[in-house]
Amino acid sequence: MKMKGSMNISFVTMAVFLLWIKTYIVYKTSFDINIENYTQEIILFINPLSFLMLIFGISFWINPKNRTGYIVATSLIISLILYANVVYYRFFNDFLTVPVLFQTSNMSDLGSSVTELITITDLLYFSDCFLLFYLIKFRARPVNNLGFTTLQQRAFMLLSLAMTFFNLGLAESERPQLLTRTFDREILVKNIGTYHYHIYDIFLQSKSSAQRALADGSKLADIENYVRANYIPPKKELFGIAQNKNVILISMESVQNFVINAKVNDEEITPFLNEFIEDSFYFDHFYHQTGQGKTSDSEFIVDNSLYPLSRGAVFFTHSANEYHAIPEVLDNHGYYTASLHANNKSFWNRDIMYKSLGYDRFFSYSDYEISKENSVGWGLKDIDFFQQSVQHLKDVPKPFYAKFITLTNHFPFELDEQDRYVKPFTSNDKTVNQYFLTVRYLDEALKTFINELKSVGLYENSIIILYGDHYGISENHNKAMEEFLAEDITPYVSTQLQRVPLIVHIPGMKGHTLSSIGGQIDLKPTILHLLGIETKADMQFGSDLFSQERMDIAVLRDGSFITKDYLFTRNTCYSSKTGEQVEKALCNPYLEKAKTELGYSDQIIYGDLLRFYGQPLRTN
Ligand code: GP9
Ligand code: MN
Repeated sequence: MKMKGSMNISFVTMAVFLLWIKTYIVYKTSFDINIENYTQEIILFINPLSFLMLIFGISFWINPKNRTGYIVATSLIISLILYANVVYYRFFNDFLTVPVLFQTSNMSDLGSSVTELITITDLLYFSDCFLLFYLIKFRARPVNNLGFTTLQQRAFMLLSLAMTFFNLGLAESERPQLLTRTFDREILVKNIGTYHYHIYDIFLQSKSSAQRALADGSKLADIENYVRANYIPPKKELFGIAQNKNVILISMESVQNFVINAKVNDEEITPFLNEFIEDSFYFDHFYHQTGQGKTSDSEFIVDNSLYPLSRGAVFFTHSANEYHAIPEVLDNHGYYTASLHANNKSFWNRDIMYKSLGYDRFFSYSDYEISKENSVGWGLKDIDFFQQSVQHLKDVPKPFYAKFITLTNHFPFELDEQDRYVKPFTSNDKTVNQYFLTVRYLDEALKTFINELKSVGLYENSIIILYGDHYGISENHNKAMEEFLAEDITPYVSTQLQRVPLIVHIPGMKGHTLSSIGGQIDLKPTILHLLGIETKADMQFGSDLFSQERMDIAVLRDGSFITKDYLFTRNTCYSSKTGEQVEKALCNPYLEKAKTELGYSDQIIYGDLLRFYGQPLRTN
């Protein structure tokens, strides 16, 4: 017997089939999903199916009048979600999360970056929607004769459920504890599919909101014990060496360590920094530990010695939490604290978050004179930014802690002709080619800044700390990067590329290069100890980079880690010395530490646990 709405029901099969195949094609062409064996390829192939069958199967119970509309609208919405992931992935090499979607105030500022990421050929991502639309409009024959009986409808839904369990079963065998250990979104998407991943992400979001409501101080005890046990005392000779000096912190946008002492077209990329590190402590095994919150994550890590979150930007998701950040600590030691960044104050929710971190003043967009002439890419050019910032600095009370966040070396690395000091690299990848130009420009801006500091008399009584905030060149550009580095980019190399420069200049000290392995999380105790402030009682996961007793380790937000002996990434253990793969068991002790730290740090943030810190624990 033919069903009444048979034509519409036939669309179900059509819509499921088209989106299924499209999703798989997108997986293979637009995301870089690492497939290790046939089972993984099969999982990847089938993983969109169960969700699509379920969501389109709902149309069986929809009034036949509205059924076609439902199918087309659903198909369009799903395609849009898929496409949004594609665009996000092009730059961030990552999948969207709910918190990222709600960062709409950032979206309007993305301007030129977004246009670089979107092309007209992207309409191809919607070809199935066009096809569906065409079939409805012109009622093409083939879709008319695929009606489902009630029994078939039930079978269809049952099959979709069976597919879900089959998929989950396969995934579980490939990747045990998949859903409980979700550091890595790629693994999730690979195993349960992009659509289920989003549902899971929504579930996580609700869970984290509930976590704060349910948290109480008793959770802190274990974490406190861990932190106490891992406390590393400062190096005696350096403790307090910069007491009462100003602190100038410079967050260098997108600067990775590989540019230091390197050349492009036979010219130094960072001539000024190369010279400056001769008079400073330069850490060449220092890693960024940021997640989706990019610059804001780096700020969060540095100021709190806590890890950022594995999804979303903690600046957005937990700006109302209680923190014990550097500005707050320094406020109590008579410092004036400020952040200077010539972007909209609400970008990354800074205006709100800075209050929680204890900043006295945020010099943002409206504090700068910004015109078409002195802007490029994301806004005010770095040289102008520093020049105007020095004027602000002259007026703030001393001693101060001031953070400068640069902007010109930001994707897509645009630069005016007159600001180019080197020639672009010559690969097929425009992003990589231009990157060197803007890094070189930033280097020039830093030179100007240091000179200005000298001329206004601030250089001699300030410690100056420069660090790269996060990577600038994502894995999507490996090909051009292989050309530049003249080596293959294995996951091992890729992890090492997450090194960013850290330069600590202490007036009157010569300094040298230090190869201790650390990350942004270590900066808070390092800075406070130089200022002569004890951190023993602080809730921190980092340790003083100058201390000889510290363990050489950097834990990255995706669960990768680097020690003197091993490097762990993508579930594989490598020897740090040779880069060769070694038995995973060798990495296990550190893996435990990495998981514990990331887990504890997450608990502090999700539960807003620092609001209980320093209070007597409740005994009930
Ligand atoms: C924006 C600047 C850049 O204010 O910090 O942000 P990013 O995209 O690098 O996180
Ligand atoms: Mn940044």
